[in-house]
Amino acid sequence: MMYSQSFRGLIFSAVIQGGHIVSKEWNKEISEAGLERIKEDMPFIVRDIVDKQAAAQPALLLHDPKDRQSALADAGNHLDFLLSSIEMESRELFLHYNRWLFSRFDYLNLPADALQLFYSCAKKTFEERYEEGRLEDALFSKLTDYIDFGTSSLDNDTNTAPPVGEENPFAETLSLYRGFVFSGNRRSAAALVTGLSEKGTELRILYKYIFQPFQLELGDLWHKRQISVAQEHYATAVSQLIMSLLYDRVFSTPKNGRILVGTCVAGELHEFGIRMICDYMESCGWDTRYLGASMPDSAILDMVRIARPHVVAISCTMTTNLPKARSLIRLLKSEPEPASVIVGGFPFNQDGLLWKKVGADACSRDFEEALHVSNALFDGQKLKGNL
Ligand code: B12
Repeated sequence: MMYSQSFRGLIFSAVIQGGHIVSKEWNKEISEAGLERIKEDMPFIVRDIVDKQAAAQPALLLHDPKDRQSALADAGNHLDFLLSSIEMESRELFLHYNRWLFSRFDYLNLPADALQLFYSCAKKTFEERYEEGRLEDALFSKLTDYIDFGTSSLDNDTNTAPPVGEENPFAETLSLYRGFVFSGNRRSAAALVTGLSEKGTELRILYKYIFQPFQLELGDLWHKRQISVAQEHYATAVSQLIMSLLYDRVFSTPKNGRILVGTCVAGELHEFGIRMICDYMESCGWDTRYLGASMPDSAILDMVRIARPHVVAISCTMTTNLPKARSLIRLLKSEPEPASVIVGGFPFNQDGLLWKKVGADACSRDFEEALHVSNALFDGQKLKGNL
């Protein structure tokens, strides 16, 4: 029943007052060793928290092996988001995650206090590990600080889709498109978009007012359990098919000598955004190498050494993949004459400073901005005489 299927800091010389740990000093780095240790211990920590939940709320029925498994998996997801947010020193990300989770719980008809219960059990587990000396000061204080901040204001609405029709001059076309896709009528959906393209509607317009808002709508409908993961997959695949039918427009522009490699980090399956960026920039004269979803660092490095791009564009949607984006960028920046690195994706639109925390040169909110920022990075390289 419980949970769906299928997700640095304050130093203590601890003084226990009224059962609460009170900080005495501030600002100490979290050690890599401390982070590695808690990641190794994660299976025990997760089990301990779920046991505490089961004891605190027997109605959760965590005795059924299937429910217990999904409770353990969900607990693992929540703690992965917590640790990744701490590694990225972004309380905002963790707050966004919990607001998203809180509204998701609501649509899953889970008890409203389920999330609070989870985090109060988690804090107890962390306190016990801290008192047993199995959790370092700085990390313990970050964990409790992030949990308090991340659960401080949960009931704010987290609607991910822009209100349809408000700022979309193609709202009628979009609703026609939605109808064709959800009724399995790919032929009509394709004819609608290619028809507009043949009448001269720019690629930029089709991306901005049909494909992108439709994808965000899919996220909102899935979030509200109005469509299944399969329908989300299917609808995304239909849009990818139709985007590829526009490739004559993508490859019609003469090349301007500027090279971009576009990729997702390892483990990241959300590739629609970076595909859109590569196709749009290709249509604007850039020579792009689109690598797609979940690329291992070594393969990205290979392509960078072959293509010698001016810009490497890295996409990351899941907060839990951000530490991988940072280590990938460190690797790319250790190359002789490193390319400029631009980043983007869901979490970068939640924390405006995240691009700096992962070591990138720039970030952009969408495909149009990505072109302008990449051109500016190219011009910057030229100015520095690197070209
Ligand atoms: C389609 C989709 C999927 C598909 C992806 C298919 C594909 N081929 O891409 C699949 C089914 C694989 C998927 C899986 C999952 N998904 Co999903 N997914 C979505 C969905 C509905 C749309 C994403 C999309 O296509 N957006 C359209 C593109 C154009 O937008 P974009 O990615 O943001 O990119 C734009 C900008 O961000 C920016 N940008 C993006 N990348 C880059 C890179 C650079 C360099 C630059 C400059 C700019 C830039 O420019 C892009 C173009 O304008 C979103 C909903 C949403 N609100 O985003 C959920 C969503 C992101 N997924 C979500 C989740 C939870 C998951 C799963 C964990 C579900 C599960 N339990 O299995 C898995 C995780 C898989 C993984 N490990 O990555 C949640 C994330 C919630 C959170 N708090 O993080 C969302 C928000 C859904 C929701 N409403 O809850 N998903």
